[in-house]
Amino acid sequence: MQEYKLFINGEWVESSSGETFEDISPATLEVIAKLQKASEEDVERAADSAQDAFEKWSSTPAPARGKILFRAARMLEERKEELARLMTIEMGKILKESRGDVQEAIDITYYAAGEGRRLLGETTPSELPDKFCMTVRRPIGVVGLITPWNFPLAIPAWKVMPALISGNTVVFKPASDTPLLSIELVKILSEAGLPKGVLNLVTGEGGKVGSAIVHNKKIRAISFTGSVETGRWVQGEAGKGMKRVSLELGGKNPVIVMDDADIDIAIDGVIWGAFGTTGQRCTAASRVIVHEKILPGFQEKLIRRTRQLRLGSGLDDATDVGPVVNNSQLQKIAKYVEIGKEDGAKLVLGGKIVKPLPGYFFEPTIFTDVTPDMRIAREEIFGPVLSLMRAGSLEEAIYIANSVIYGLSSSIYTGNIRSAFRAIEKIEAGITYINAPPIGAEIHLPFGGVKATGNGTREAGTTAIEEFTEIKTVYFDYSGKLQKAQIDVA
Ligand code: UN1
Repeated sequence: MQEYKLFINGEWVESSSGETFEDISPATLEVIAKLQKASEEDVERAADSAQDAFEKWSSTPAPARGKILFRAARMLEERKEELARLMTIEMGKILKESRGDVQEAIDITYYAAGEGRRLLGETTPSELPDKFCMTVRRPIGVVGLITPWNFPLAIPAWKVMPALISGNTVVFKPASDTPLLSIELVKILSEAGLPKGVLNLVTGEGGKVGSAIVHNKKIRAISFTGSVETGRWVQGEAGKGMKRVSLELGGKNPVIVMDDADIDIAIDGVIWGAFGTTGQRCTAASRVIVHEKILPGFQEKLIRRTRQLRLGSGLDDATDVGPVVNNSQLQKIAKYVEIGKEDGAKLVLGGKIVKPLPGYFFEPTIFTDVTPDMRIAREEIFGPVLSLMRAGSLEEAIYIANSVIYGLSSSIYTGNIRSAFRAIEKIEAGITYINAPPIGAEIHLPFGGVKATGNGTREAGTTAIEEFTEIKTVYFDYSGKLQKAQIDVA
């Protein structure tokens, strides 16, 4: 079995704690790798090396930084299939989704590389003569990146690439369930020519390693994707250190299906949105709010179609739904099914742990008669559990959609332009899809949510650069005398 190390200052090193942990394939329960449990001291060394590398990296012209990223993107492309297979083995998602995950990483890497020739600021006239005004972007410094297991390569790339092109140096902690793709990413960047110390990788327990990153004084910004609970803690702790924080947290994403929708397209979208990635996306469709006029037919067809989904190994082409990532997630999903039943929802499909293979599998599950007050309608489950809800009008559907603490993604199926625009206007979410499921964000558009889903920042798109740069405003006075703004202007 392969053993992996920490990457600090351009070298693969063992943890000073001497402790390791195992990486387990969720489909087969095979141990696939052994990894280091980094200590606080290791995080300190990683941050020191990032700090030392900052001066040179931030002074490297951004297009030159971009060249390294372009090389890395090409290497990711060449290794796409191999990386996708590794992802399916390590995380469980089916191979075609793993390919999508790798592709998303390739796309953001090219995109960030190209940003090296933009990193745009503004120019604007001055209120005074012979004076020039502009803004320039500066890197923040050392940034701490903490990523989840559900997109083992795409989300690390969403954070690492924009951070690097902007001139920051990085301390990066991937999720303990899926560190291997991050290790490959670090190897690729380093082979592509990234100087030592610019990107440091520490693996280990969230509580210890994540906390050491959040508290480290040299780290000036934190970008975190994960649960609301942890996000709240990160925001509070990092706030005490006056760090910049960006958070991408949970979702309870609604799909509204109106009576004028194309039902078959809506059902395709709901099934893909709810059970794709085994429901383990922050953007997963976890509530479908259906107009009561079409509810019986919709429900019947949805159940019939969902019943056909095949569970199994993600490496098998016939599989639609892979395993859940680990046992604690599996138990959490099972617990929510019990809660749903106790709260009075009707379990009409699935609801059980099954074992097509030795690993962690949960049947695609549908509850009907779900009302907005029930916990399965309010809380993020992060598994293949869909709540079907009823609405009598668009207004009621939107009201239900907004009746949760989250606001990441959302969608509406309708043939009516007015309903679509009403939904765009009124649904409280960072993302709204029209006639498409709430998953599948593209990397050149901002990604993020409102309410408890985040703290107002957005990843990807042009906002990716905002996340990782400081703006400096420059006033250049070439008048050869003292000019006073607001005062010399009559
Ligand atoms: C996530 O679920 O954490 O939009 C991110 C999507 C993906 C990214 C999801 N491109 O579903």
